[in-house]
This record gives sequence, C-alpha cells and structure tokens, in this order.
Amino acid sequence: MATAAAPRVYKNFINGEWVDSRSGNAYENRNPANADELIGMFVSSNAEDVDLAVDAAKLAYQKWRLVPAPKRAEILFRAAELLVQHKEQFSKDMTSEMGKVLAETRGDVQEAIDMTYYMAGEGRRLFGQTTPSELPDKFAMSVRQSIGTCGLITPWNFPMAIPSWKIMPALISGNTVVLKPAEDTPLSSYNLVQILTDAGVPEGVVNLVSGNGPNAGAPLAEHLDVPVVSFTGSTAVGRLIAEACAPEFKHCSLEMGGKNIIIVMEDANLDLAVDGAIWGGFGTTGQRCTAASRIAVHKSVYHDFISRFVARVKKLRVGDGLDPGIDMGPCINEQQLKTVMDYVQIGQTEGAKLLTGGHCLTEGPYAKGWFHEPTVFGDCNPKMRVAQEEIFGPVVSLIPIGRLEEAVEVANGVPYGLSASIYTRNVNRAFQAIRDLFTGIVYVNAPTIGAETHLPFGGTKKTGNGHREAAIAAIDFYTEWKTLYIDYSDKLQRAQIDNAE
Ligand code: UN1
Repeated sequence: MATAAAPRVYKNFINGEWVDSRSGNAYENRNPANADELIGMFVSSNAEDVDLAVDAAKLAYQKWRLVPAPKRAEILFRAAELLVQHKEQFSKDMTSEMGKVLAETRGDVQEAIDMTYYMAGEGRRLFGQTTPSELPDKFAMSVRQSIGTCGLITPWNFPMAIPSWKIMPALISGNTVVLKPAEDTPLSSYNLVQILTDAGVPEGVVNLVSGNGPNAGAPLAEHLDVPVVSFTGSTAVGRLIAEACAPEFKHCSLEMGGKNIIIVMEDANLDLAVDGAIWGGFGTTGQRCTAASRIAVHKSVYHDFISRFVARVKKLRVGDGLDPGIDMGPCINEQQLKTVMDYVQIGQTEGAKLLTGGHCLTEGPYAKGWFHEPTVFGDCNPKMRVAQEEIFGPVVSLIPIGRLEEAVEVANGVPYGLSASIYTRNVNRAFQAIRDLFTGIVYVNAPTIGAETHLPFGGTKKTGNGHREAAIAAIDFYTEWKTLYIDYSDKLQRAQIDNAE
C-alpha cells in the first residue's frame, strides 16, 4: 500500500541556521479552509530554544549595531526586491495557512514590501535634532542609538505584514531580533526570514522560534537579555506581556483590540458608504483589529442603508480564498469560529435583530473548514455586548443614531480606540468628527481599514499603550535618544547659571 510522503518539518532559525527545537516536538499547520490539507509541521519551541535564539541575537548585536545604517539599508532594499519577486508564491502560501482571499494576501505581502522599502529609506535619514546651545562656543545635538535584542510576538491575521512592521524598523535602527510568530501562521514568517537571509542579513541578526504563547512567547517577553518587546494580539495577552516587561522597565509596545465604527450621516453618498461597510466589515472575514464591526447610521437614511447593505452582504461568496470569485474566507480556527457563534447567540439573546447570516457553514464545500456566514445585526443598542466587545469575525452591528454629537458619543463609548470613519459630504461635520473621535486613526469617506506604512498605526485606550507602529513612530520605539553637548570654549560653562556674574 502506498503511504503519503511525510510532511515537511519547518525548524527554528537561530544564528543563521535552521535547527530543531530542544523540545523534540512539532505541531501541525493546517489550512483553515480545508483541514485535510496539512501545510507542514512546525517545531514547538520552549524556553531553551528562546535562550539560544536570544544568545545568538545578543552576540550578533555587537557587530550589527556598528554596521552603518545606509549599509543595513542596502540589505533591506534587496529583501524588498526579493519579496516582490516571490509575492505570488508567498500570497498563495499565506492564503493556505490563514484563509483570507488571494487579493488580500497579495495586499499583506505588499504591505511587507512597502514597509521594507520605507524602512530601508530611513537608513539614510534616522534624523536627530541639531539646535543652538544657550551658551557660546557650545554645540548641541541629538542622535538615535540602537538598544539591543528585540522580542517580537506577532498575530495570525497579517502573517507577513505585521512581522515586517516590527522587524524592519528594529533592524534599520541597528537592533537584532527574535521573532515568535503566531502558532496558526508560521509559514509566512518562515518565508520572510528566509528572504532576509537571502538578502544578506548576517547570522544571528534575525532569529525565529515557532510555537505557542505560554511556551515560547512568554519566555521571550520575560528574557532578561531582551530589552525591547513588541506585541500585536489580544488585550488579555497584551496585559500579560506588559506585566512581564514591567519589572525590567522594558520598552514594550502593544497593539491590541478594536471596536471600530463607521458613521454614516444623512448627507453621505450611500452607495460609497455601503461599499466601505462591506470592505471594512467583512474584509479578512472581519479578522482585523481595524475591522468595522459597528456601523452607526443616521435615522433618516437607516432603512435605505440597511436594505442596500444587507442585499450586498447576502451576495458575498464564502469559500476557499484560493478559488477565484470568493469574497470571504474562513475563520482562522475552530476556537475563533466558536467565538463568532457565541457572539451570534449573545446578540440574539440581547435582542439585536438578526438581519442576515447567523450560522456556521458545514455542508458541501464548507465541511472541512471553519466557515461562518457574513452576519448583520440591526437595531443594536450601543451598550449591547455585540456593540461593545471585539468579536474578530464576520459580524457587523448596526446602530441607529441622530445628531453627529450622538454618533461621536457612541463611537467613543467603547473600551478601544483604534480606527473610526465618517461618511459625510459636509466639511464642517467631517472636521468636527476628526477633532472629537478619540481614536488613533480617523478616515473620512473611507472605511476603517487600509492604513499605509509611512503613517503612524495604533490606538488609544485599551487598544494600545501609547506607542505607534509604522512611520517614524516605529523608529522612536526601537531607538533611544542620546543627547550630545560639545563645549569648545575651553572653560567651565554652567547651563542655567548666570555666567556673567
Ligand atoms: C490589523 O488589523 O491587525 O489598515 C492590521 C489595515 C491594514 C493593517 C491591519 N493595513 O487594515
């Protein structure tokens, strides 16, 4: 009898080599659209593996920090070009392990390309300030300095983009990294690390340990030789990371939950608003921190909006993201599907009106995946759990609103503050909303998703801890300022003291 070929085992990348885990264990990475498809085995790392990776990164840091930033940049430029060459294959790999449709995984790889080019460009900037001293014959300036080894813990919903948001600014600033990618989507990180290596990143500068949070992520966040930790994921895990970082006063950047809103005013272009709500609500199966999970619609256009929106939602084709013509893929795993189903139940119990969807899909082409219908709740009270809590799935809650002030109060009345959007043709209202929405990102006449890599990304309240990713903000996180005073007067000059006396 013929036996199937043994699945490929993907190893850790430590000190420039692909190596087994000390645990001797590996876990399965399966396609969320088809559980029969085994993508590969990935090693289950433990604290010993993390120690080895951190040791390698610590050693490599001594040389890497001295490589001139424009030379570090040349490697990143090469990596960006290699990513361009491999974009199609990496996108297909990503759809297979994560489920989102090919157009979106192409976007994810493109976001990594954009970030890599952008941060490579920073290699010839990394600007500090040069400013007059208050004293004569004295020179004052500030420069950025690298910090050391960065522990990067990344989520499954943007399996290449988000690792690149962390790796590229860390590297261009002169740090070394240990990446612990999400358990569900390690192949995309494997691909990214392979590209960086092919582009010429020296051994030990980029290390990867696959595995789960408690066994691999926690020892990385706690490690005494890791002064910088960046995490994207749930608010609950973010709190654990912050606690792990606190005793050592580590740089700690957290990007966590969202409960983002689209506000549709009575003067909005309704067709445009419906387009935005479909893309914001159901893109990536709603599994984005930036997903539009609430839509507040002015009462005078509420029914018109509902009928157009629900008609469009009903037409969304759910299936395997690699099949052309599919609009929405599966949930990432069984647990996430169960969370979605629980929230559908909660919404109904709370009295929200189920306008379409509401079921998981289990028959025919859906039998082997974690599929759920795109689901819309109408007439939601803003205090309902489905309108307050992050679901991270294809569920949108519609909330009727009156004046803009009320819409802003609803928008701000959640524990999170990542992204918000308003559809209006009234410039005064648009600017009022820009001023009053307390979120890290505001869109006008565009949905809540679609952040670009050269602008700060992050949110207020329980979405973050005051840091931003992407843009120069990321460089600020991965560097320390060093302020320089050079006195060429040849005498003691005392700042703040009256020197004329
Ligand atoms: C995320 O949801 O975790 O703006 C990141 C966007 C994407 C990034 C999303 N560029 O939706």
